[in-house]
Amino acid sequence: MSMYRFVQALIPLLGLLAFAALGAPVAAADPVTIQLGAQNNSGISGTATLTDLGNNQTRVVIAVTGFQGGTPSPVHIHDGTCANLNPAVKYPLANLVDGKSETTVPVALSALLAQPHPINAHKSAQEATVYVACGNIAAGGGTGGQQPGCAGRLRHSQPYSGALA
Ligand SMILES: [Cu+2]
Repeated sequence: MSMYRFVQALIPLLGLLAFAALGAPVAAADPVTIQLGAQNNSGISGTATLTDLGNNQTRVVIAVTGFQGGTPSPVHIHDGTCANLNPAVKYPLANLVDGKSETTVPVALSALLAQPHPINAHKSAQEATVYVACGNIAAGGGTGGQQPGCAGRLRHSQPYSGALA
């Protein structure tokens, strides 16, 4: 093998080593997109996409349609499921404004996937007990929406921080 060929053969290997040395993010889970379905005949539905950023950070991007008017709406990650939701807020998310919300939460996506965690949206800060959309965080799309257990007007055990800006 000529020196030229040898070096040529070496280049991809060096590239691989450099990539490994620089460090790809450590075993981040693939992004997960789930469906958010309407609750209480809200007509509000859409998706939430969760992307692991590494270092126990997950980006949550929500896009739903069907809101009437521009009222900012509280939205959170809870424990439980849409059908049987623990009303305590696990991770608050940025209020939905015109159906959009983007938040980075301090937890790995793998941890959100390891146990049932629903994302639920509320009608408004004033009518937070009315749930308008929900989806269960799960690999492969999740499930959500109109389920018998969702129709109640459960109370949150902690008040909203009033972040309506
Ligand atoms: Cu909530």
